[in-house]
Amino acid sequence: MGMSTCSVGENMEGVSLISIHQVITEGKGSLQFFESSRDIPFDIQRIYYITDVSSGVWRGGHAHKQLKQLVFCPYGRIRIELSNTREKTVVVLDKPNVGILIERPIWRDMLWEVEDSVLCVAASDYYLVEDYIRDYSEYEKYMEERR
Ligand code: T46
Repeated sequence: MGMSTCSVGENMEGVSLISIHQVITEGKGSLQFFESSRDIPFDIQRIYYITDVSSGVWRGGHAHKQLKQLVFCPYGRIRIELSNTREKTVVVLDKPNVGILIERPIWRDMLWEVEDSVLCVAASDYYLVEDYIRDYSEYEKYMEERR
């Protein structure tokens, strides 16, 4: 992989922070980029982004069974709470060149700390309803069976 990673939360396997390539042009702002398979360990099949959210709003409340994602916030500040039922970790995304790589079925809740923050996701697959677990006790059971 071309970008540096560091783990978040000592035992949270499958969650890492990624530093996204950034090109700063004096007086003209900055440009960030990452490339499918080269900078993140999967082919990107889908990109989605969440906009127009007021501060104090929570989204998420689910886990994915198979989907891998790079989650990043190019504008604003969003708090991401991650859990694998045994450990919990919190990452505050507030820089355009930092992302969270999620490669396991991790439960996530996201809090918009600043109005109109934008949450972007590069995902390894198309939208599949059946890949979601939206019930926490079902998620606990799913994780027990995986262990
Ligand atoms: C995730 C977090 C970070 C679609 O029709 N197509 C899509 O590609 C997506 C992602 C969603 N949807 C529909 C499904 C729901 O009816 O859009 C609606 C809102 O989705 P949801 O309530 O799942 O949104 P969040 O913000 O809770 O979660 C989203 C992603 O769904 C999820 O994959 O990891 O962002």
